[in-house]
Amino acid sequence: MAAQPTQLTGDFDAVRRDIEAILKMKDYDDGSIGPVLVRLAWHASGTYDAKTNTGGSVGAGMRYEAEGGDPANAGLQHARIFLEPIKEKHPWITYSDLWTLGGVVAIKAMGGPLIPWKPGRSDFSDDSYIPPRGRLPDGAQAADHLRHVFYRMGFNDQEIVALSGAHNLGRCHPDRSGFKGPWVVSPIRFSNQYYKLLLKLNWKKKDLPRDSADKGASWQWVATPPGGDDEDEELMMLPTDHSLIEDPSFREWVEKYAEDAKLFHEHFSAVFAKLIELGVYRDEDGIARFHHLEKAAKDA
Ligand code: DDH
Repeated sequence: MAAQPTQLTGDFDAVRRDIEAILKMKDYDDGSIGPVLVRLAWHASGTYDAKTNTGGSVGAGMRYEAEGGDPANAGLQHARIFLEPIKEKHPWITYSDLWTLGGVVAIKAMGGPLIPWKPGRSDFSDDSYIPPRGRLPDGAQAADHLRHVFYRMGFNDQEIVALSGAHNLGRCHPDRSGFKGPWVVSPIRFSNQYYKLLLKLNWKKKDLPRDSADKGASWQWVATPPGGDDEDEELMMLPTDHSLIEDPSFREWVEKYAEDAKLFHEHFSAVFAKLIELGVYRDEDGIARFHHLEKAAKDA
């Protein structure tokens, strides 16, 4: 497999600026494409399996039907299309670098922490190395599923809770996942509200319509926003989100992050940086010239 060559010396600051410039979009969701860019970076990386060293943020496999057409990735075609003009303007950057950088730039622009980002991911030139479907988490499940999925990538309980705080951003779309609504009141502002609301609000189970159930989303947790009434848009939590307060080891971290926004920002920065490095092999000089598959071929 010949991978698309990766470029290490381009003007990445210019790319950052151009991504920042397209984030605000009045007619899209809550006025920003930031959240969906964050989700693209996460789903590009979250297929990693530490045992076989497959999947991860290299390759940009979502360009191919085998990965892009996975129902778990429904809606992410919008994020990829939003980034296309940036790729056209800076054709030297690989898609896998662009998608991970998109998430990092969006988080910062929405008030989140600075996340260390390194270039060097190469893109697959065909679909032969696409990881199997079913590696991304299923929101209808619970704590044991979260551990199964995230331990596979090499994360621990604290890191699972910190990563889940990304649900401060964005919303669920019935036509994509089947779930509906935002987790917090200001879904385009990065904060620790998600943890605070998990602990504070009176969450109730709500059945979802048949169309959602067909997508595997038969119910979700809902609550009225703080100080709000029936007129306000209901907030939601996935069964997996709520499991973070049901499981004692997870709950400990939810409480810490609800209390200490600074600690959450620091931990989130570290864990998101780790996420977008999954599957990236770097030479001794710290530069990723080869992804893991090329490394294996080189070592053989
Ligand atoms: Fe998520 N996420 N996510 N998520 N996610 C959804 C939306 C967003 C799960 C399920 C869903 C992470 C972890 C999990 C973001 C970031 C991150 C949606 C709704 C579902 C369902 C999709 C839709 O309908 O459009 C589950 C399950 C988990 C888990 O098990 C922990 C992580 C780790 C991140 C991250 O970025 C680090 C973001 C942002 C969104 C909002 C997207 C949007 O379009 O808005």
